[in-house]
Parts: sequence; C-alpha cells; structure tokens
Amino acid sequence: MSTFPEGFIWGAACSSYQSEGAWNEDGKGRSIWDDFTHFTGQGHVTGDENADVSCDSYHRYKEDVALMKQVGIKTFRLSISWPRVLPAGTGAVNAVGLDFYDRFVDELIANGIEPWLTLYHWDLPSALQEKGGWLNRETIDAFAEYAALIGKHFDGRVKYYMPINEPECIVFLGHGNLEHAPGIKLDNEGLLKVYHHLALAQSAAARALRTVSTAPIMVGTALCGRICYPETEDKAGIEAAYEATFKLWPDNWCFTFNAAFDTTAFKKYPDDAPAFIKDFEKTIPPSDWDLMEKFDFMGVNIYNGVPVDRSGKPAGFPAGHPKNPLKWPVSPKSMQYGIEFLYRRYGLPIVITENGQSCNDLVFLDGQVHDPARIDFLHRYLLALKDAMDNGADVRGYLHWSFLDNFEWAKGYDERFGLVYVDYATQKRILKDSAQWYADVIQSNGGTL
Ligand code: GCO
Repeated sequence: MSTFPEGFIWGAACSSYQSEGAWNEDGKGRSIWDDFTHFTGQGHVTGDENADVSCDSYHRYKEDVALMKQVGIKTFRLSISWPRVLPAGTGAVNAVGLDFYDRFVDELIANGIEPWLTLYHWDLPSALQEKGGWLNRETIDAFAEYAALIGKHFDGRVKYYMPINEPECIVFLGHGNLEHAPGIKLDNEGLLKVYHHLALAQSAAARALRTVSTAPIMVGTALCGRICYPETEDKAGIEAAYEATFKLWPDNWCFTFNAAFDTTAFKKYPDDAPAFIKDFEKTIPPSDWDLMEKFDFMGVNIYNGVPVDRSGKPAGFPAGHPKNPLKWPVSPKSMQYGIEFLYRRYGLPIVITENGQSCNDLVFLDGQVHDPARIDFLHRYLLALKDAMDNGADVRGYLHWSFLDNFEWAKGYDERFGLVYVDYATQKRILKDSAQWYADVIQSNGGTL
C-alpha cells in the first residue's frame, strides 16, 4: 500500500513498574503497586506475582536500547517512576533515581531514538496514598511539583510528555472494581472525585511543564475507553456508534473517554450525562474550570471495541470470533472508528500511544519465537489506522505496546505483549518474528503493509 506521510512517528512503549524491577534499590520509595502486589493471598494478581524484578530494565536498559535500534524503533515512550525520583512523592529528590532516567534518556538519544515521557503510569508513591492518594486534592500539587522537576531536568532533551496514563483505568480498575492498586472500591461520587482530581492533575502538570521548559514541548494524553463501531457502515450505523461511544449510561459510564476528558476539553460534563454526574458537576468550584489546560495532542491507547447496531445496542460477535488470550476481541474497526470519533469530538492531532496483542508466545524447538497471530493483528490494525487517516483524521504516530514482554498488572506474567520475548528466569531476550515484521514496516514507512 501507499506509504504513511513523511515524518510519521513509529515507536514502542513501556512503563516503569511493569518493566524496571529494582523495586527497592538505590533509595526508591514504595509505590502503591509494590504494596498491592506484596499484599499476597488476596487474589489480586495471578499467582501472587509482582514486578520486583520483571525484565530488570533498571539494569539492562542498554541492552534493550540496542535491541530497539536493531528493530529501527524511532520513538520510545517510557514512564518515570514517581517514587524512584521523589520517594515521599514530594520534597527531597532521590538523585540516584533521577540519574537512572538521565542515563536511559541519554542512551536513547545517543542511539537516534526519541524519548517520550509518561509521568504517571500508575505507580503512585505510597506516601501519598497514605494521605488519601487521588482522593486528596493535595496530590495534584505534589504531581505538579514532580512534573516541574522532570520538565526542568529534561529541558531540551525531551519534547513529548504525557502526564497521566489512562485515567479511565486508574478510576475504574483502581478505585472501582478492586482489580488494580490501590484496590479500593468507591461509590459513584468517589469515582467522580478521582476523575476530577486526575483531570486537574494532568492540567496542572501540563502547566508546570510549559512553565519550566525553555525548549518547545508537546503535551498530550494517553487515554483509553469504550469504543463502539458500526455493525453496518452506513450513515445511521456510524452515528449510532459515535453516540454509543460517548454515552454515559448510569450503570456503565466510568470506562469512557469523555468521562475522563470532556471536563478538560469542554469544561463540563456532557449535557445528557446521568443526574448524579450533573449533580456532582454542581459541586465543582467554578474556579476549577479555569485550571483546565489545552493539550497539544491526543494520545490514545486502542486495543479493541464492540460493534453496535443502528440503535446503538451491542450487536455481539459471531460465534468463534477471534480473541486474544485475555479474551479481548480482535476488532480492527475499533482502531479506525476510535480514531475518527475521537478526532471528530476533540479535534486534536492523534497519536496511538499504545496498541498491541497479547499472545501465548513460546520459544519453539528452533529457538525462535514465532508469533503470526500478533503479526496478523498488527497488520489489520495498522491498515485500519491508515483508513482513518485516509478519511481525514490527523494521526501523527503509532507506538506499539510493548517493546518487551513485561508484567501485565493483575494478570502477572501470563500475558506477553512484547515484540521481544523475555525469559524471566534468565533475563534472556529473543526478538520475536513480529519484531522483524515491524522493522520492515518502519523501514518502508508502512509500505509493506
Ligand atoms: C494499559 C496500560 C498498559 C498495559 C497494556 C496492555 O493500557 O493497561 O497502559 O500498561 O500493559 O495496555 O494491557
């Protein structure tokens, strides 16, 4: 097919807790994920696993960067562990921790790979959780302080920042259904409060980054949420899917893009939001709306979606529809329509900050890791991404999740999302077939798709 526009950003992503290990080394403070995974026997994480070591990227980042270079990755999205640099969440800086990110970022730059930084990929300093975490408004100030520290430190070296990864999951999985840290269950009012604080926090971080940076920067989101796509691709079907994607149903409002971002983008909740949301909105001090910042790009993590019929009701999948081991449906139309709908609603340039496929990868008798299902998945999703671009959406880049296999939160090590296989016992890395496939895609700027 025709190539992507010149300058299209091809890359990959990871997060601190999922891959670094070194959970208690060199002065790092505890995070809520250290606490959550060490609180064993409660069924939180498959096999009571934790990421104390994981891929040990804290010690092996050079080897990993060399592999990225080999694959031709142009951009790498990593996250900073807040408690590694600010063990108490605020105040004293752990210079050794910050130095790790200096070395990592410099190694990427030296190898021609542009580092993009996520500031918060879910590892809140435990010290802040002990004071109420995201329910406590003071956490917003602490986050802004941390953002200013990072922005100043990496000024001129890092251009792209995403303050918060997936507010939707922080609220829904972390504070709604006990699946993720901090593992507390709030009612709707509590969930809305966490959402509101996260919206203020990502704005406060954006402001702090812009204030301290002397070099130009781009600040974006890394959102996720329910995507509905049309079962029948005619006008009525597409409109119904758009409406269903952004509908806040009373019992199914939480995992949506607009619960997380409308307050930032439009300074209000949707007019047709359920009464309890509109009631909550009335309790928001008017001055809070002035604190919402504009974002330079919309980063979105897209994995799957659901088809809906012309009335917006779930149409279901045919029997035997392909799924990954997590039972997520393979649904490339979610990539096309997710992008088109988000672009239409928010009008910001889009970057796919995550997309990928968990497979039951294994080392074959020939010593290689063959992952045709991942290649097929990526091929379909990238074609769908291109369809969205051809239909007018402004998409700037695509970051694959993930470069390395790593700790998949509540699923532990059962799920492998990487282009690179990690043998956790020996820390040996093996490039999967998909890594070579992706290398060709990058090299041809999408021409091989
Ligand atoms: C998320 C996170 C990643 C996950 C990935 C696969 O989306 O949950 O950003 O940390 O590992 O999405 O589930």
